[in-house]
Amino acid sequence: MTEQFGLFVQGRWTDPPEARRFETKNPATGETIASFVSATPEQARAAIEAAHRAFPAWKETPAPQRGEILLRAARHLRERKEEIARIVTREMGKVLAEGRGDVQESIDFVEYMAGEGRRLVGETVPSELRSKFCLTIRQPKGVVACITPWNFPTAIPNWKIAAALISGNTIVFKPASNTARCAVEVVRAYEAAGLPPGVLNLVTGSGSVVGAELIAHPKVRAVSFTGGVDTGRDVYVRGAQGLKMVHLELGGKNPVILMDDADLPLALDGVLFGAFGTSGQRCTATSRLILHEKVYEPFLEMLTKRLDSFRLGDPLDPKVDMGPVASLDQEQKILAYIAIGKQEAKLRYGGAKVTGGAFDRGHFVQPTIFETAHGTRISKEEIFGPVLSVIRVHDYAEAVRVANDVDYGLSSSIYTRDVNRAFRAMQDLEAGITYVNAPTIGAEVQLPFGGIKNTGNGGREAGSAAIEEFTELKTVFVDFSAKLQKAQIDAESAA
Ligand code: TXE
Repeated sequence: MTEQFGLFVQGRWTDPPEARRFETKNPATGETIASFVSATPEQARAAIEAAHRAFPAWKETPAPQRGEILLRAARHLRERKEEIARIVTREMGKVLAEGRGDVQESIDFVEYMAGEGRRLVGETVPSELRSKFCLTIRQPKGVVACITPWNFPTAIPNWKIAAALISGNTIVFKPASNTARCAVEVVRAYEAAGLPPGVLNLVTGSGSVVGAELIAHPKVRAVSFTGGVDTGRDVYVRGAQGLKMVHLELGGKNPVILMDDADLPLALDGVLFGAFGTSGQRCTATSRLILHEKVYEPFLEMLTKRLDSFRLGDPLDPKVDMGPVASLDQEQKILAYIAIGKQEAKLRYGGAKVTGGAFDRGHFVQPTIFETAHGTRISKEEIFGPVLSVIRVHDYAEAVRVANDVDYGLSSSIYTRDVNRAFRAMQDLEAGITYVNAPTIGAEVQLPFGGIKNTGNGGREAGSAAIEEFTELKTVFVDFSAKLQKAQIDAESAA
């Protein structure tokens, strides 16, 4: 009997009897994981109303007390880490070590945000007038919508939810449909922590129905969205109609630049992890290797040799290096890009769906490497799969030119032993994140995360920057002179 979940609204799990439902599947085996409600616009509106009712009391709750609740949620996640990691792996397909990493990132971030409850810093600055005090305070926005993808099915929701909650907002959470079971675990942590009813609501269902309702509804004051660039653009345009704050975290086409003085064995481990970890389905995945001509052939030899011993299979098996891609949609999109690559570039490794035996039940794609000129589609468009485009360059200037000549700007990396060049690259690379002697992945929760160009619209998640996303800055003037003082006018005449 398939496990069945309802919506979480006003602190209760409700299962509307006539609801349309959808199921999630294990992308490695095809087994059904669980069944969920495909919510209607009315049900989405009920969740918005619940969040709206809960807002005044939550806003009044002192932020350190909100932090206590977050700490309890983090403890719940910590106690159930292994169980939740297995759900992540079964539903999304990343290997178990990465499933654990997903949950650990959630724990780290929720704990970090709990501490923000004792900060939420504003500024105090001098006034131009006597006996006058000027400061800023941070206030919540109100009801916020968190719309999330499937690739970090607990970490990305927690990035948004914990930052929104500590800031005093109430939430309607709409997860990606294919990882709805993971979303249930996210919500359960806050439920177990004693979050008051209505502060966090979960509405499962399609983006075009539930997501669209959340974006259009006048009581939703902010939308935090992570997903594909086309959907993100649509969300931005529609959110603009309501003059809402829309935070977008979209894709990447992240380069590793490998210079001729790089530590090649170190870079090998980094490129393998960056390109093929999570089957390449990270927004920060290394999808381009910009390789100096002097080390081009030796490095590619090393890379393909290591891939020969790479193990694909059930991601719950600890010996497996790479699991399936997340869904049939993903498989088809990636295979379509591989077909394009075969037309416009030279296939160096892989390049096919993995078939035979147990593989036939899942969505497995070989780790794939293309040697390509810069400018081809596979060298410029986000593939979001285990496909690495290798581009030969003859010096640093060309490497940076190639690295920057894409529409995205999320993560970037350089391997070099030349300290001057490393610092040069920190300035030159057009991206929100630059790594030196490490691959393009490896975010830490206490630092801002986000990118430039088509990667987003200027905001940053994580770190203390996350608070900016979910708060309004109020400026306060306190005049204790007991007389009317006029800024600009009195200050001018006193000078
Ligand atoms: O994302 P979508 P998908 C990229 C990646 C991937 C592609 C498609 O290239 O192959 O996007 O993935 C909700 N209004 N990334 O289809 O459609 C949707 O239900 C409001 C990169 O999964 O963008 C889900 O909750 N919401 C990315 C969320 O948006 C809508 C991570 C993301 O779905 C909506 C994921 C609508 N009209 C995908 N339509 C990254 N940067 O890491 C859909 N949604």
